[in-house]
Amino acid sequence: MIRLHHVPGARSFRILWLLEELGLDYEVQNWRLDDGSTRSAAFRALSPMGRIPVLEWDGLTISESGAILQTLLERHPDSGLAPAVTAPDRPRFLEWLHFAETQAPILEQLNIQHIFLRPVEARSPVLMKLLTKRLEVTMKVMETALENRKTLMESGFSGADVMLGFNIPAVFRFVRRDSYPRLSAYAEAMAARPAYIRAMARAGADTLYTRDFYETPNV
Ligand SMILES: N[C@@H](CCC(=O)N[C@@H](CS)C(=O)NCC(=O)O)C(=O)O
Repeated sequence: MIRLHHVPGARSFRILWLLEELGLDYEVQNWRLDDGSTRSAAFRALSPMGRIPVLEWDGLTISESGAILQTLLERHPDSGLAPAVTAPDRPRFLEWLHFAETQAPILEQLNIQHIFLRPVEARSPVLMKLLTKRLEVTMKVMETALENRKTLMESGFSGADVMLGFNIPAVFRFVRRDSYPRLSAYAEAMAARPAYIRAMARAGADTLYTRDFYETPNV
């Protein structure tokens, strides 16, 4: 039995997408982040950190999208979605995997600054600008990596693309695509994968972003 605890638009999409890539049967339990339910005792029993995603899998309950993804791939070594533990490119794979959680918290902070923080006077244009610049640094790393290949790993599509591919649509809410043609094409290629499309169909609507683009204040 595999049960994914999920919120539309949240990092649990990475796991939904991976489960589809692996062709596994699973159920999805939906939660909301705006009704206090992830602070309930029932949810804290699953995830003491109170965060989404959580995966229940044959008696194991595990949080942290990167750890869940790595565990699933280690238990499906024939998937071709991760280099073997002793392979020379394994460290590079792990580097990308964890880099996704260097980039995602910058997005989280931008969401707070542009969308959540009230009153609006509490928002900081200087911080918005700084965060956008930090986001661009992470994007440039990816743009450079994609210079001679279509995936983050030279060996082809992998779990690293699932971790970071999830981030990219949100990245383009804050930084225009024009300077990132390869990253833009990469986002489109990821979104065209059949497993991604199936995962989107199960994910439910993300209602976070009400604008296509959030302009960085000119300060
Ligand atoms: N590093 C964690 C981050 C998990 C995380 O922060 N998830 C968000 C949703 S994308 C969440 O649960 N937020 C609720 C909160 O911050 O209280 C992971 O990759 O799973």
